[in-house]
Amino acid sequence: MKETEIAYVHGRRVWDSRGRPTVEADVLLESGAVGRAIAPAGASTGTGEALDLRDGGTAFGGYDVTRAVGHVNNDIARAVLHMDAADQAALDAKLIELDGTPSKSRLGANALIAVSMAVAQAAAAAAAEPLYRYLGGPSASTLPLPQIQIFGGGAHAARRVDIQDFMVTCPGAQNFAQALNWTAEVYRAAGALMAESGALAGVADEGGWWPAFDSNEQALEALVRAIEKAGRRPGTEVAIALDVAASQFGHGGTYTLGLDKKELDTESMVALLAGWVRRYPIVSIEDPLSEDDHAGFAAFTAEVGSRIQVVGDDFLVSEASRVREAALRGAANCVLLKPNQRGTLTETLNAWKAAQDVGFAGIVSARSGETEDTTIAHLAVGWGVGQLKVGSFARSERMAKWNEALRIEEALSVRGSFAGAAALGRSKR
Ligand code: 2PG
Ligand code: MG
Repeated sequence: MKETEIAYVHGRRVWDSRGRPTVEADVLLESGAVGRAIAPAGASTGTGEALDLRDGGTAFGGYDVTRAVGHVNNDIARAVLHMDAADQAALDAKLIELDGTPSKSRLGANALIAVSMAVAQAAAAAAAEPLYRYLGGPSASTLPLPQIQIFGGGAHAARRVDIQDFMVTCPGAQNFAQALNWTAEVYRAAGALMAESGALAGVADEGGWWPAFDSNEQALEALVRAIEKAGRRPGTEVAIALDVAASQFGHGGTYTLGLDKKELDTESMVALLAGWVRRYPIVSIEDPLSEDDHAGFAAFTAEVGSRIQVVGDDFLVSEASRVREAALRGAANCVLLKPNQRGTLTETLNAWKAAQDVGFAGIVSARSGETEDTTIAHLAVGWGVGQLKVGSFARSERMAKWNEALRIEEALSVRGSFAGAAALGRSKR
């Protein structure tokens, strides 16, 4: 019997940061090592994402996961029993085969990703290594450049503003800890500025300040002021990253900006965002166009992609084939990596490998519905992705990940390095 053989798998229902049910998996190995992981959940999901299986009905708004948990405890537990946790690729292939659907709709991507991640955690525990080192070996030593939300909007703030995430990133920081120091001051300054102007109205889904602004652009102005108030130079030290999440308000080449009372076609949407890029210290824009607007993505990337990072989230849904296709079209230059968009770690890693092949950058990302699970901080370092997006600088489901990356930086000590500005994607001309 092998030490890393799976002896027992157990699924249970736990609760996420929105107070919704989610799937947790425990994996016990013959050696006695245990791994645990919890599935996150999105609110602004891409149509190409693997299915987050919910019970429907009236309980908990239809969000219950008794079926997905049942799949972990029955079909999945039986199928992976005695498999080798150290062979993640074989394990994930088994999960994919067992589900048997392209969208993971039979067993649920929430059931699958909880097990896939828990198996990796168990294998790392059996090797007596932290997950990042188990995944990446001794060369896993790069701390990610963080993208941290200051204002939350879109689907995470009842569409109070159209743009979903107003974030900062710290290209001028010397290390990960300093990037967090700077962000903490910007977050505090932004809150104080909003309180002064009477615009402080609580926090959005991911802990960013609730955006009580009159226009989308006002949020950009407020963000620049907050960076300055925190004593940092906008652009060089602390820069802006946006997640437009345009699939939420754009379809078929028409974009409806509710707050700005504007209806834009693709060309004017590209022009609007390119104007912001000229006037504000923006270094990264995610989902600038909707997931179905491939031509728009290509046009936007042609216009600004040599200067800023253009990230595909709903557009690429962590899928290797979509990354390759986007690269052929010159659409985007960075892929957002969300393990639950695919349902297995291996497929998510394949998207990152495809990105590296085609010269795209990558960002490991949390979801708006999160928990204390810190697996993604380890993925960012272990896979050497170079960027990490977790939400804001408040609320423990977010801070758990930032704090875990801090511990990793401390453990790596002088062997570690900070990805910094070099991690940002840029298209080659
Ligand atoms: C996104 C994420 C995180 P959600 O769009 O990038 O901000 O949101 O998890 O709701 O898809
Ligand atoms: Mg997004």
